[in-house]
Amino acid sequence: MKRMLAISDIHGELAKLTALLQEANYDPNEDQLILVGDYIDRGPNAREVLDKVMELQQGGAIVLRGNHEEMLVRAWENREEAFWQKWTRINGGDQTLRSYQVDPNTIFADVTEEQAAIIQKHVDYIKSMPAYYETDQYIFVHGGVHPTTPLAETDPYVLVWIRDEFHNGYNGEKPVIFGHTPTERFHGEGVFEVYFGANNIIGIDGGAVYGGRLNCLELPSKSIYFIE
Ligand SMILES: [Mn+2]
Repeated sequence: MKRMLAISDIHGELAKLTALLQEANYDPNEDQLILVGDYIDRGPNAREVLDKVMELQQGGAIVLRGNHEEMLVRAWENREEAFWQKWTRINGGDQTLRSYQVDPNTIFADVTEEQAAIIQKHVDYIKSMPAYYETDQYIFVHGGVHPTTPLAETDPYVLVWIRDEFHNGYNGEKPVIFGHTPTERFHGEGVFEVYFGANNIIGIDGGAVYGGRLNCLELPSKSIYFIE
């Protein structure tokens, strides 16, 4: 049986991603890698992480969308002042823009044709990412699933943003592997281990970009690899 390896919330931390794949001994011919969203924002190498993610997908990885990818698409397509301020000042979009050598203060006014082509390629790529991946055994999703709505009928926006309603309300048979909410929110401050909830939810966001760690959950063994 193939190992499944799940990683979430890379947030521009290219070096940690590379080191973690090595630590887990990832072999695309033997293993199924599942990336659970949030490749960009807050950390240093968003553009390079997206390029790496595309490469990993070509090698067979499943690549899901996170709420931060959704913010990049919205910022790029809408160019709306209030949203721009929120994304660049609160959600770490400024770091993503710097990785494209774009000034975070100008709403793409100074973007060159060359930069625009690269950003557009990444935006198109993000729009092709599904919001969840379901197998006979597991559900993988960035934020979580809505407790009373069938997965296939849930708005993708909910799947990438949901927190408490899912954490407290899920009671399905299938374990849900999710990111989005750093696991110190479950364990207590400063503890970034994978969180195994009593209600079949498995949180893997180790808050790498906040000084925590980048986790990799191996299934079905539930072995864990991480890079601090
Ligand atoms: Mn995140």
